[in-house]
Amino acid sequence: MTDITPARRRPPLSRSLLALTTAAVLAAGLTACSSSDDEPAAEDAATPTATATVEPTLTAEQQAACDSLLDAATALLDLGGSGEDGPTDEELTQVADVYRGIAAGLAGEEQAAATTVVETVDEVVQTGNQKLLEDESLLGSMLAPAAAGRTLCGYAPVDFMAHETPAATGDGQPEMAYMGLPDSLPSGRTSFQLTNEGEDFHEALVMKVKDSYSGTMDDLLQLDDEAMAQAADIVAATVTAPGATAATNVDLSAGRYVVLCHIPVMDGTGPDAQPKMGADGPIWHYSVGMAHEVTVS
Ligand SMILES: [Cu+2]
Repeated sequence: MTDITPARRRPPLSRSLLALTTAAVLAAGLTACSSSDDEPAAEDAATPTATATVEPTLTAEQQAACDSLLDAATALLDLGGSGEDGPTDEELTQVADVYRGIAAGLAGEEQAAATTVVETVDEVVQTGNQKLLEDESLLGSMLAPAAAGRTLCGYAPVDFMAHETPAATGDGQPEMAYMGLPDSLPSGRTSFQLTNEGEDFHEALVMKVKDSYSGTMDDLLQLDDEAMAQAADIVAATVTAPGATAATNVDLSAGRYVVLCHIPVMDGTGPDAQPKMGADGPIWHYSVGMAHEVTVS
């Protein structure tokens, strides 16, 4: 349908958001997966302060993996595909290549997770069986290697939390917020790590606001998905199950960024829960406070 050049390109925001929201809903099985994946990451992340200034000595394979980790979020979004047909073979091949590079330079559970992604995506290309992409453990495998961004690659750590305040009444909305995200950051390779303190899934979409958009963050959050895609690009993304921690890596350049959670507020818990609807459609977590602007200089 669209021309796909070998260079990686950004998917349209609307399907990106759909992909991640779908991923979050899919991620019912993420808890079990991420709890095991997160154990080593949590230990390794215990001393994040020095990593920003120490220049790690990496092998060529490790350096290539660190570079590929910066593409992992885009790969995650690519799996949402171009529409109801799902991702194209070209998109799938790009995803597999990104994760091949990651697997080649990592070790242990992170390498195993990346290898699982490669094998799964390769099999989808060979068999055309896109149902394999719906395996709920795949998302966990895609997210797990991101922890190496800080432990191996030395990317500057930024830790924050997703926090929920339940609605006071059944009719009210909960309040949701990121805690610990700074208002400003230096440019450079950065490891965002989100810890989910809530009872719902939460994600962090790191969006770079385009120079052409002069509205405030609140203005941006009022836009529909299509208009938001005109105003900002997703440059990194991760999803966390309740109680879990997940990371995403991005090479920040100077500019305005908005970090937001594009998961719908649900009307209950469990498999029968449905998105709560407002006047303009689903009420997103970012509409009840889970958004934060960061200026990078
Ligand atoms: Cu959220």
